[in-house]
Amino acid sequence: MIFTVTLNPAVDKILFLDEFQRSRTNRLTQTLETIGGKGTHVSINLKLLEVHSTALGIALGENGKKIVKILGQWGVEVQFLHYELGGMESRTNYEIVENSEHICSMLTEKGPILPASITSDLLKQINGLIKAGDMLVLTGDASNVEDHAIYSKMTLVAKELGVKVFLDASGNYLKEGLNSSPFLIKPNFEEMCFIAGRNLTSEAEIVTAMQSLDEFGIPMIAMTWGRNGAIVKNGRVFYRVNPIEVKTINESGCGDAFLSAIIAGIEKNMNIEETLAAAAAVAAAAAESEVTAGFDPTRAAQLKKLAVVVKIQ
Ligand code: TA6
Repeated sequence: MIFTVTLNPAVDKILFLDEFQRSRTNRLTQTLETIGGKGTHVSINLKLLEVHSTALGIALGENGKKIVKILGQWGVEVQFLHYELGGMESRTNYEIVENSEHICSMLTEKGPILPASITSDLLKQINGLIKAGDMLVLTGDASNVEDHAIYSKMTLVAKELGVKVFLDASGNYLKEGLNSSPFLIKPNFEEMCFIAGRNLTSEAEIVTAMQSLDEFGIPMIAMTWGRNGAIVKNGRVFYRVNPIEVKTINESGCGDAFLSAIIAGIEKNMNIEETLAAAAAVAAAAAESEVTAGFDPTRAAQLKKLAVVVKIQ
């Protein structure tokens, strides 16, 4: 079984305009609303890849109900914990998409800080559900949980039970998470520089920075690099995954799509090259979509033929 966990899900408001002008009135050309957060996206993408997963997480108030409803509409099995707590609402995130260059800028809310009772409810639920051989996907912002080691703690418990843990976090939640040696981490380029503690300026430097994480014993590192594709470390082997040229509409959510295809490839026992080719294709198809969640599976299948995965060392 695969379980995705979204500690801080969101409703995404996607705001389209031609070009963002600071200290000016910007007229929107379109607005869309969809589901935000990363674990939610991974469950939706897995569904589109015909892989079953159960979406876990914390939903608060009316926004929380909306998030759970949208997940259900995608046909995802949802076991979120929902709370009505003194008017607390799951957060809203805003994506500004500039039609001119299809640049997407994200404005993410922090969301209300979760009382410890709620995070312990979730930990209890997860421990009651997961068993040996399962996969646990811990993704997205956790700044609504004051304990920076929340992902690390979840990872250690899960590994004890023989569960593979996939971690996509940022900042100190990611740094803390390294210590628990998850099966895979999916930093983007900025997060890889943050872990390395310096600006990485070349592919060779990225590979060296990934090698310097060997001390943490993380079998797989998938660094997404926006329109540069991705660099993936699988055991001691490194791959460059070239980007597939498409007409990008909204690149937000492409990292989630890339991670989802890797998880699906592992679940379906696909070999690494084929898994990474599929990941490149799913990420490219997601970039063609206006919204942050989901992609067109038929289109992804077409794009997979264009994928180039190179073993770099
Ligand atoms: O990756 C896209 C996305 O999941 C958006 O939907 C937006 O909600 C944001 O990223 C959430 O990321 P965060 O790191 O704040 O959890």
